[in-house]
This record gives sequence, structure tokens and C-alpha cells, in this order.
Amino acid sequence: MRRWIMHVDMDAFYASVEQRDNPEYRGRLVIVGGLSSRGVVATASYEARKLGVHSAMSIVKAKELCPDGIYLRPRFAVYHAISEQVHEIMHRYTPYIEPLSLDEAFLDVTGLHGRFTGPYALGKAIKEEIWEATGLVASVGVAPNKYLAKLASDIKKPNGLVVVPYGKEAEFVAPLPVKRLWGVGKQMTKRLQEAGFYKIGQLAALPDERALKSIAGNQAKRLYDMARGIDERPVEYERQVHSIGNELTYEEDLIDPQLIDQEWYFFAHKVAKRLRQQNLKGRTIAIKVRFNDFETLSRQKRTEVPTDNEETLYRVGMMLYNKLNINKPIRLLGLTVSDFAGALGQTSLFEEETFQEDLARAMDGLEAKFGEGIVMKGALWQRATQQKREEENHNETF
Ligand code: DCP
Ligand code: MG
Repeated sequence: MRRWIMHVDMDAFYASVEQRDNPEYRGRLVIVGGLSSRGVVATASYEARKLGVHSAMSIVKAKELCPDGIYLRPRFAVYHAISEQVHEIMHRYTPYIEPLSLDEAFLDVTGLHGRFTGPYALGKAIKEEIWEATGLVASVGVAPNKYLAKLASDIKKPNGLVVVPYGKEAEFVAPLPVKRLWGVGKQMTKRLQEAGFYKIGQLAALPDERALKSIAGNQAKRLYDMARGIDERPVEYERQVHSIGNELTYEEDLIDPQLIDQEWYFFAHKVAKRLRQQNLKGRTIAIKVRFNDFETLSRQKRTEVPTDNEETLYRVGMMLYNKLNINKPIRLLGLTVSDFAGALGQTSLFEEETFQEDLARAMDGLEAKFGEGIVMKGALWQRATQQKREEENHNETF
């Protein structure tokens, strides 16, 4: 099957968000960046770019070029939240996503465009979904490889949608200047130009890469391939976490029901915290119990609402455990949550859970600031001093 790669990149990302949230800034010269005298431009709206303002330029220089601009500080939390929203949309298409930055990602969409009339329709669909969900415009490139997909998303910005068809790879890159070769910076551009290479097509016309050895050394082959539109790099997707759990092997077997109860509370706390850290909520709660004769039992329950709440994990874990009617010494206990729904946009049905969530997040915040164990619910106090060997499992299966 032919490989198809998509590159998605939001247009003037920070500036577009500010224009979206402040309609009076739309169509105007918006510059987002550090506002001190030593600050630099993070990005500028396309209106301001026409005057020469660009990312990484000093704010002082930007103010010379654009004295009437609207200068704003970045609101990172907002950009992060939007980035997650866009990520969630991309996940509806494929799990093979390689994020490059907050506003940019590669997707391996091989086989997917069969669900549409072709790669162009696929690109259009994702652009529209992003627009509908966020009110922001993404430029999209779809091509046989990463290099071409990135070029394609860039070449018609803003609001671009470009497909590079199979068979047109070399033709697409030929007229572009050599600095558009991936990884070719100022130095290499200069060296290539000194050797008479200005357009990518001139490199592609060489019989092989040998002539490039003296200019580009061990990069020669890579440049020669790219110049012909060839790039075999795979999309390096993030392996998805499918379950989060903690288990513990005890040095001394557990018998005392009160201690066991305390252990379940501890697991619920640990696992809930890790879920919140990763912005995940799970539906399936599972326990594992191993006896001193190594017999091992596991039980699980699917809850109605996905959760990252420790009280819920504790209640369900205990309920599953109590049903086992155990009468042997225990060597290992474990609790795992799986079957995730992203925590984004998942609001609790019950006020009590909302309160618990707020409380849990506040406690996570304090722990992050002052260290593990600074705040602890009563049930966790007792076990805090006991030395245990703990094993976290963080299953990264795909
Ligand atoms: N950014 C930054 N400093 C830089 C470059 C970028 O802080 N030197 C931030 C601000 C951008 C965001 O990252 O909004 C995304 O970077 P892009 O390079 O994708 O630039 P834009 O999205 O702003 O514009 P474009 O339409 O060219 O993608
Ligand atoms: Mg961008």
C-alpha cells in the first residue's frame, strides 16, 4: 500500500489565538512575544509579517518596523489547551501522530484516504474539523513522505492545503531554493550556492551524490535523496499508554484486614495521581492479588463514568477484593486502570466527584510544589513510614 504522510501546522498560531479571543484585533498587526526591551517576537499575525516582522526578531526591531502594532504577552496555558484539542481531532484519524511542537505534527495517514475520495479530501476534512472545534486555521500538506508533506503545508500558507501526488515528488521540489532542503541551514546554503547550486532541481540533475561529498560530507546522500523528493523517515508516533497501575510485593505476607484496607487506599491514591498527571480517566478498574503460594487472582469492573478519582478507585477496588473472600496470606497486591477516555472535556456527573476532583488537583499542586507526602489524607498517614518495595507499571503497548 502507498504510504501517505500528512503535516498539519496552525497558521500564526499564538497571534491567531489572540485574534480569535479578541475580535477587535482581527485583521490588525498583532505581535506576541516577550515585552521587555530584551524580548523577542514569538510570532506575528500575517498582517504584521507583511511589514517584515517575524519570529525570533527582537521586540525593539519589531517596534521600529511596526510602531502601531498590538503587542501581547503569550498565554501559554491557552495555547496548550488548544494544542490538546487539535491533537484529539488528529487522533480521530490515526494513532500514528508525531508532534513536532505545540502547533505542528506529522500523521501517517496511509490507507486512510480510502475513506475519503482521496488525499485532498482527507486534508480538507481535518482542516474543517480543526476550524469547527477551535475557530483556528491550520495549513495542511499531504504527500508520499515527511519532507514533502512539511513543504506542502508551508508553501501555500496561510490557509493552505496542498497534495503532492506520487510521481510528482522531484517536480515539486525542483524549482525551490536549496535552503528549502530539510536540515540545510545558512552555512550549507552558502556552500551549495558557492558551488553553483541555487535550485533543488540542480542537485537532482546530478548523476549521483558524489559531487556533493566535498560540500556536504556524510550528508551528501541525504541531500541527493531529498533533492529528488525521496525521504524514507517513518512517523515516530508516541506509543500509547493503555493502562496505568501500581503493584507491590510485600516482604512480609499481609494478613491483617485493616492493613490490607490501607494498602488499597494507597494504590487508589497513587494510580489516581498518575492518571491526573497524564490527563487520563479510565473506565475499567482491575485488581490483582497474589497469595504466598503464588496463586494469583484478578478481577475487574467497568464503571459507568471514566474516572481519575481516588475515592472511586478505592471503593471499586475494595468491593472487588471483598468479593474474593480471601483466607490466605497475601504476597502481592495491585490496582490498574485502563480503557481510557481523555480527561479533556469529561465533566463529572456528580457534584461530589467535582469536589473530589478539585481537592485532588489542589493536593497534587501542593505535592508538586513542596514535595511528595506534604499533604496526605488520613488513611495514608499510617503507611507512610513503612518501607515497601513498589513497582509502578505503566503499560505502553500498542
Ligand atoms: N514560536 C516561538 N518562537 C519561535 C518560533 C515559534 O515562540 N522562534 C511559537 C509561536 C508560534 C508557534 O510557536 O505561534 C508556532 O510556530 P510556527 O513556526 O508554526 O509559526 P506560526 O504558527 O506562528 O506561523 P506559521 O503560520 O508560519 O506556521
Ligand atoms: Mg504554525
